[in-house]
Amino acid sequence: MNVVITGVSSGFGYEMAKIFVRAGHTVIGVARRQDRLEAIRTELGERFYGFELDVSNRANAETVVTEIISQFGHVDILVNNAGLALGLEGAHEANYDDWQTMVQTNVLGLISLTQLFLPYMAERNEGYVINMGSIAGNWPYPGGNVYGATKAFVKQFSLNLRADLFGKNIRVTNVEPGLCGETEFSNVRFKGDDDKAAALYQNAHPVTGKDIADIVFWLANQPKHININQIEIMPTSQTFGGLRVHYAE
Ligand code: NDP
Ligand code: 8X3
Repeated sequence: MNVVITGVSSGFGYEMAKIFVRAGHTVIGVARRQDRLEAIRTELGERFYGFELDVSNRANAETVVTEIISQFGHVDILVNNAGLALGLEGAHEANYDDWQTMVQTNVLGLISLTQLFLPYMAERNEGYVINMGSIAGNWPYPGGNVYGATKAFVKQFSLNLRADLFGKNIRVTNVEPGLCGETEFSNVRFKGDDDKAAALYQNAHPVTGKDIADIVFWLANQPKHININQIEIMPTSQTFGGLRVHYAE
């Protein structure tokens, strides 16, 4: 299979690249950090191909997707994994640039690559789009404001793709992980405050990037007549907090 993975340079994407390459598939990995793409090529060998791309740059995405199709002929799976959270402040204290970056990456970047690859899948009447959503798209939490909203968009977009692809052999899944350690997610969210990021996972026994990659690989290997619409994953240590009431003093 030819598998495109965005956000391949760390975390979930990197773990997915390892699993798919080691299973004999071709991985076309996309990310902004060229040095990481080169290091992964060195590590994983000739079945890994890196393409430097900021998914929010539409013009560059058009060029890269055209190049991928001309080089590989077709894409079996598109894993829209690139994404990020920036900040955990309340909406009344948040930074607008952070909000814009999350929307540009998690929403516009994801729909851009989907819109570019989907016609090729439709033409072959075969394909699979796996989107990286989040529990943050299902459950509100303080500080989740725009990040959670982008992931709610990803969930609904995934379901709407299913509706549009009626009668086609193209599958769509929204993967919705909860607290996951061993990735750069919280280091990015807390803007390099690595101690704060590490504290979040200490003694929590979080889900790992490899756990999520294993689930994506399992999805990819389901029989073609089965479509998993959504799959939500949390560590056992994480659960719901209930609704809050603020009582006046
Ligand atoms: P990481 O920060 O480790 O990985 C994020 C990846 O996205 C990196 O490879 C980064 O590469 C890439 N990326 C970010 N912005 C862009 C961009 N504009 N263009 C191209 N690539 C980009 O985090 P995770 O692996 O944890 O997260 C992966 C996905 O999973 C994200 O969508 C995240 O929202 C989601 N998620 C994470 C959870 C967690 O707890 N870790 C839980 C639920 C969902 P580079 O910087 O090189 O461009
Ligand atoms: C990442 C999971 O709970 O930090 O999407 O929003 S959470």
